[in-house]
Amino acid sequence: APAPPGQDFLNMQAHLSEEELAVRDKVRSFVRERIKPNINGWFDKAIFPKEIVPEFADLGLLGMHLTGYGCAGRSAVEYGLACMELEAGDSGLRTFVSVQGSLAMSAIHKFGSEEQKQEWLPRMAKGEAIGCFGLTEPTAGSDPASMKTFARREGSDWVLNGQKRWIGLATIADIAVVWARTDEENNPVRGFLVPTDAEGFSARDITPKLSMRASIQCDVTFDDVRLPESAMLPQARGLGGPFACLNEARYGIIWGAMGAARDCFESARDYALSREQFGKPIGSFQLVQQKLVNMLIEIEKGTLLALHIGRMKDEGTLRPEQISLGKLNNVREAIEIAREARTVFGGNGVTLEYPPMRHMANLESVRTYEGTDEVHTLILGNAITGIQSFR
Ligand code: TGC
Repeated sequence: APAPPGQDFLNMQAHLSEEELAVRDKVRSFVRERIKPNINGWFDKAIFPKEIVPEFADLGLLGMHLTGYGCAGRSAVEYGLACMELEAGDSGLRTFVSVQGSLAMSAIHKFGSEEQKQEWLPRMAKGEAIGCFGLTEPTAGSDPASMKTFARREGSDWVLNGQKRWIGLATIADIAVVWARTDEENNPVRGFLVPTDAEGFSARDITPKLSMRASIQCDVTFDDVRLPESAMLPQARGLGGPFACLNEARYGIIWGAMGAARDCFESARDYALSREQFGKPIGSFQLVQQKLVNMLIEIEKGTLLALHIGRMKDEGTLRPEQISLGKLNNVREAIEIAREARTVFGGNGVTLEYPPMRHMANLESVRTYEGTDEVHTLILGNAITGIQSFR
């Protein structure tokens, strides 16, 4: 069937391979069948639908861009397309895939020992084990270097103390990747694999939230958690370790935000064609058409940007500040689009019956996590002036 008016306006799909289109279409169908009919209930009741995890695994979405160890080994563009389709469903469910694959699995894949990879990655790819990623703390958000969580050596063991906040999935996770300062020389940040049933580990959901209600974010406490020497990720030393994982998650957001924006645009266009005022569809009014056009322009630009950044990632030339440009722009525009789309629905737009306000609320978290607008602005400021403004 021909695409509805406005969809893929610049024919981006002409620049996608058969495999890429197949990934996009598979995830799009899944979102249509499994997420769209249920998301309002999950969001309203603040439920993360854990039963969907094996379905994500069957689709090859968990650690999708990683190779070996039971992971799907797909390209960055394919992973991005999957994120875009998932987030057209809901940011909270795309976040699950990001935390599991881009953060927790990616940390183990990049920095783990062979034994750690063998132990965790195949189970995580199958969705049999859930991971979380502990970097942010109650007093260390934009500035993870100021973290207080500390691992001290006791014989050959490590003893971990501290707190983490805003940790996705921690209350349902089996394994936590935890970043902590250590008493090694110069107190470098190191990563640890902490089983969530370890004595002294506790997590609780942060509630009530007005954003990403279909996903879980938690406070986590480590109270003398004793870990064997083998719990440390051997290949990561310093903040470059966690930041390399953040690059992966920020990359997925560049695509994901455009999925949420597209869902807002499409629902607003459909509504504008059916809702009548003054005896005709509101889509016939110039002011409504202008809103739809402005949304379309930013979606097309943002999606092309995502594809360009994805191609650079697949070529191996992508730099962190280029990821910042994509994340900053696409989330900022997606929020504007969600707000503008909401106005097309008038009062009906503030209900869960239509998606823009849910996406808008979700995107407030997306603009904040993985580097706020301010952090990405200043990363870019540093890149174009050579002057670091943080310190
Ligand atoms: P700085 O001195 O700039 O860097 C420290 C070391 O890290 C290296 N590095 C990177 N490496 C790879 N990729 C990047 N993007 C990197 N950025 C920095 C850097 O080369 C250096 O290496 P070395 O070997 O010289 O030590 O560090 P800084 O502390 O001054 O950084 C400044 C700033 C603000 C850019 C950084 O702190 C930052 O990005 N802050 C934002 C933090 C953030 O994004 N937090 C998000 C938390 S995770 C999350 O939100 C998960 S949400 C999902 C969930 O769990 O639900």
